[in-house]
Amino acid sequence: MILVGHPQHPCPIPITELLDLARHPIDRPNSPEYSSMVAEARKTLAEDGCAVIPQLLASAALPIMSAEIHRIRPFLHESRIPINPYFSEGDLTLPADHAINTFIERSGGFIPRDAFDATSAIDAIYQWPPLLAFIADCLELPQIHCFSDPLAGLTINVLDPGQQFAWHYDTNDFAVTILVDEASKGGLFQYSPNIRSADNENFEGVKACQDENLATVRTLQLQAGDLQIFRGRFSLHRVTRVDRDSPARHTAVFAYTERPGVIGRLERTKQLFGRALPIHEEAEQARTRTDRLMD
Ligand SMILES: O=C(O)CCC(=O)C(=O)O
Ligand SMILES: [Fe+2]
Repeated sequence: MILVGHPQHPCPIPITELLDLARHPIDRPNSPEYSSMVAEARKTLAEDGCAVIPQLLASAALPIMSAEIHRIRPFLHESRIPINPYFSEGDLTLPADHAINTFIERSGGFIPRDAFDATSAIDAIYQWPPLLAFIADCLELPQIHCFSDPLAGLTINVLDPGQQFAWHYDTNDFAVTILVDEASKGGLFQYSPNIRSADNENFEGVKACQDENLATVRTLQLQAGDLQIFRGRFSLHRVTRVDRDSPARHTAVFAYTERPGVIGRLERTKQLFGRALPIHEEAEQARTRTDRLMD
């Protein structure tokens, strides 16, 4: 199967000019090169929950995507709050220095999905069917779908000079990001692979990271143009402070779900974007009617 264009998407730039498909033939799933890419990604995902496809973006695409991000930056929603790794409240029944009671600055923001133009090159990559099929293959899932959420489906994660994303776990099973603008100093992605498991929170290990004892921590040497697939449910991770003299760090965050038609929860949406849309309110009401689950 050879898929060169992306005729369904209104982006005027063909996908072949945005991605380096000669080096990474994700459009040729029957080729031996594709099989070895998938095997390599599966191996590193199994080992430490992280896979990087280096320089998936074609070099000509980087300035196009960076310019696009700068155009939509007025839609940025920023915040600066202390968080614990669980995005939860503290627990007064536990010691003050417990991991749950250790709050570290999370500063930065998101540009939401509804800020992107219909012709966006970033959106064209996000929705490109062979990319979804490739990511599903790497994750050993039958298929994945674009997250239907009109704000959280596709976002730009922004860390301006002086900002950082403190240690945390993700709530989704996997995240797909492309680094578009890297910091000149700081802004490093660090993670402690599988520091917790479904039946062991390992609060001591988490606390060590919070105290800057980084024995279990790896620093990913990401470059602008790299695509990262990351399982952040069990691997504590952060982005270190972007130096005050550095340019802003921008990552495109591609959110996918295993089921089609999923949208985010009302409260979390308000937390992340400072607002929600009528569709979030309606979905919340429909949920309350059909079940009483917490999430
Ligand atoms: O910007 C990044 O590299 C990822 C940040 C992160 O961990 C997240 O958005 O959950
Ligand atoms: Fe994260």
